[in-house]
Amino acid sequence: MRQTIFILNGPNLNLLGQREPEIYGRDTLADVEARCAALAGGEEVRVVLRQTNHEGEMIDWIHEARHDAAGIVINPAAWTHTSVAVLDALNAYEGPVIEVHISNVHKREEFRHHSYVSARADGIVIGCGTQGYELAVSRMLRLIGREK
Ligand code: CA2
Repeated sequence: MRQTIFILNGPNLNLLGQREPEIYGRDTLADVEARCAALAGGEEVRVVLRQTNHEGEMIDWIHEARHDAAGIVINPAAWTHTSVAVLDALNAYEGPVIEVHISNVHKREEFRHHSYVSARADGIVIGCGTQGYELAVSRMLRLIGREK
């Protein structure tokens, strides 16, 4: 059976590749999606990458994943540090969750050092640039039993 991995992205990540390249690099989310899709192989495992600036929409997508996704890779962006609502939604999801941060949040401001989502994540990839998404998908393929 074909499985789906959701790659969910929070606020302002639509700007990836267009602003602050010294922090977030030059790749766009479309580049990330293409590389992750190639890694997943397409036929057997599909990746669905989405980005939203609206917290309720993110929560709806996490609920959708309860029926439609074998695993969630999530970069919650600023909601990482603020949102009990995103954590609660992830706690209601039964599959594996990998948290990704492009930058090394621990080298940055103090307020970025705490993540609500980490209390739920099965794995965390931090500070590996946009390659972190591929590392997360690779781990997710192992967790859902679809490693090549
Ligand atoms: O390092 C990460 O991936 C973050 O999740 C990115 C968030 C930040 O609030 C977290 O502390 C760490 C910010 C996402 C904003 O993305 C932009 C990308 C390019 C240009 C401007 C913003």
